[in-house]
Amino acid sequence: MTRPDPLRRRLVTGGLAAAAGLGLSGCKVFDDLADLDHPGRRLMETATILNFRLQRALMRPGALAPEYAPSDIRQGMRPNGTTEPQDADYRALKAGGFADYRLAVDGLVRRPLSLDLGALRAMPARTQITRHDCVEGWSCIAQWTGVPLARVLDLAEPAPAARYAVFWCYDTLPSFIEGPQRYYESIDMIDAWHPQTILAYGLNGADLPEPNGAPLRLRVERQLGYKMAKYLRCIELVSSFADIAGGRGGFWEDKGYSWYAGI
Ligand SMILES: Nc1nc2c(c(=O)[nH]1)N[C@H]1C(S)=C(S)[C@@H](COP(=O)(O)O)O[C@H]1N2
Ligand SMILES: [Mo]
Repeated sequence: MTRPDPLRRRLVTGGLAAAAGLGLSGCKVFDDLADLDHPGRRLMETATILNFRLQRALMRPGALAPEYAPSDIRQGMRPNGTTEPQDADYRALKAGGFADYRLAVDGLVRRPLSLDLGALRAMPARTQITRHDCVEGWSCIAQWTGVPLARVLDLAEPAPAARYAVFWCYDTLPSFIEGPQRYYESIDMIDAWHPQTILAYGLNGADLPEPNGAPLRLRVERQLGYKMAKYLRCIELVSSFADIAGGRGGFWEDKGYSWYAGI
């Protein structure tokens, strides 16, 4: 007989409260969390990063990042990292106005998807004015429009074994030791289903510009800027990212940044 871990109990309680607040089916959420093999619980049990456990404990899974008023947007969105991917496949898509762009959704899903921009724009949209915090110490408030990742997951139907969404990008960055590396990122399914996690195609009322990740970039508002993969090519659902690239779940994570970058 093991005593319930108070930290975990708070997480589960918070999850139920948040799920109720979001109007999700209470029974289904309860069933999932009661199952010891549920990916969300396994994740909590195996998380080794104290920061991650503390932040998840202090913040309800469904808690929203602050949203701002249009008058809070005082400057354009400052671009950072890659601003002009040199990769030939990206340049060809851009030259064609992204008419041939397809977002692939595959891995541990029942229905792999290939979505063009028209299909993404036809889905339910969400617009949010949020603050982007870069680990380098600057912030920017901007308005983002896109399709909630949850709506895309509804279509793709993640398999029960799916624990992370991995985002593959078009840009390759130079790296002195390992050679050129493709930018990629990953989030867990709690953030993947979060209502403010969107695949953005609009910035401040216009199409997403190339420096900020055209035609599609991730917004995951409760984490730092480097999690918000630009130039999305593919979303792959996986049970573990240990075998991907450097094994730490992202381009910057492979260089030592924290995988969970909660703010
Ligand atoms: N594909 C890709 N995504 C990326 C980056 C990048 O270099 N390549 N930089 C990250 C970092 S560190 C930040 S702060 C934000 C910057 O987004 P912005 O250019 O819209 O300001 O994108 C993130 N996503
Ligand atoms: Mo950043």
